[in-house]
Amino acid sequence: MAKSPAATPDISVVVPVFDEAAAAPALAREIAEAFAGRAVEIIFVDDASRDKTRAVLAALQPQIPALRVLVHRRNAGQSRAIRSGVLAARAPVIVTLDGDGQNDPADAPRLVDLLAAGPAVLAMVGGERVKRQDSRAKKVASRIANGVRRRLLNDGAADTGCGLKAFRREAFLRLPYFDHIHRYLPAMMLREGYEIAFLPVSHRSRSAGRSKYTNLGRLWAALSDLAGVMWLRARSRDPGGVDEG
Ligand SMILES: Nc1nc2c(ncn2[C@@H]2O[C@H](COP(=O)(O)OP(=O)(O)O)[C@@H](O)[C@H]2O)c(=O)[nH]1
Ligand SMILES: [Mg+2]
Repeated sequence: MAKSPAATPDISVVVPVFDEAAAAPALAREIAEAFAGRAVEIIFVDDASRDKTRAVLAALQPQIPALRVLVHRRNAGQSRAIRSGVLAARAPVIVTLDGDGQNDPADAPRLVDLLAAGPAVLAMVGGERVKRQDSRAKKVASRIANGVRRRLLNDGAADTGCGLKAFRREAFLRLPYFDHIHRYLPAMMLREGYEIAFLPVSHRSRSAGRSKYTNLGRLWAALSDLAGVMWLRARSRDPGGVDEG
């Protein structure tokens, strides 16, 4: 377990949660264990949950001093919750993971270490789920969506829906915000001139609570987001570096 809160953490773990009271406490403990001995802070961002998410997390703070709980006044979605967490984060390196426990926190340090070992231009290491533990319908929809996105954006990413990612805070904050940008981080990082890498990670079935997304809802958002990201990319220009004097 992480003992006292690091004065200046090296790593900020950001977890967006919406109605995850049943899953969040065990996840917070697992994250603290995975990063034991490292200067970490753990930021859960409660997106105006209707259940007891905020209260169960607050009750854990005496046991996990590295745990911070931010709360949106109204629901603003997963991407906004990640952004709120990154803005509040004090470390230069951010790790995100889903709040339902489907990502295994034990995988997270490997992503952070690969990011830290890379050059400054390497801005992100994304997880790619090797054995998805989801319904058949969700897996099929995800495979199609990932295939279409990859072909249209050519971002080299096999699985942008994986919530487990490590990235540099400064690079993330250069990106514009839009709802669901968390699925387009590889394309948006490349647009900014950064390099990205991927690592296979494990995936677990949801042990508590229920999914917040429907296939149909996701499809609709994905189509308009894809068009938007393609437009942003087409309208980007690169000075090839900036010299002074
Ligand atoms: N902050 C926030 N997080 C959300 C919202 N909807 C989903 N999430 C979180 O996003 C993650 C993935 O959502 P989930 O429902 O598990 O999607 P699935 O795994 O694709 O079925 C979980 O951590 C959720 O708590 C939302 O509206 N706001
Ligand atoms: Mg999930």
